[in-house]
Amino acid sequence: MARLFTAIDFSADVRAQLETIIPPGSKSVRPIRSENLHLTLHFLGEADESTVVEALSGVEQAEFSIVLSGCGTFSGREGKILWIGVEKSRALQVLHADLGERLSAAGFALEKRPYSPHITVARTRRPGDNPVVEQFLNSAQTLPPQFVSVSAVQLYRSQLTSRGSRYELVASFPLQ
Ligand code: 2AM
Repeated sequence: MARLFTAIDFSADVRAQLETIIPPGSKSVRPIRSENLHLTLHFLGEADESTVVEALSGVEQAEFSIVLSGCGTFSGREGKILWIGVEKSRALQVLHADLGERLSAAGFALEKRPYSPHITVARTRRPGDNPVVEQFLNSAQTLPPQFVSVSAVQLYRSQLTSRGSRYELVASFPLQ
């Protein structure tokens, strides 16, 4: 069993662009490391790797592109999540739904909330106002839309370490 999630990866160029607007690490902010930036499709939690790999094998969708644009925050008990948005597209919805059906058919319980595609780029360390949030929102609005070609879906294993999450690639499922 491992803590698993499916995601879309970004090229080094796109990650470099995102990094230009990610606040630096400080007492109040924890940025996501460049190599960890991704768009989550489905978070599975603890699950059997080989069952998930089998469920996702044979994804049939054609390659497509997504556009990263917009920004915002989610507030949680521990602090805020700072995110960059993803334009909702039919192809992304279809891919998300197809993977969801495959995973449900294999017996996995998935999130019931509607899919809200976002890329977490940093987290604040405590609740309440933080000037870094305003700065992030201002600079993220100046980021030109980033085009990402989606040619595969990745399955990652997330390991929680004292130095933050470590993601290891389990398998890659190419689109057609
Ligand atoms: P987040 O960045 O918005 O927190 C690995 O943890 C990935 O799965 C992250 O991108 C995370 O999204 C996402 N995820 C979705 N639901 C989660 C949950 N309940 N617990 C941990 N991660 C979750």
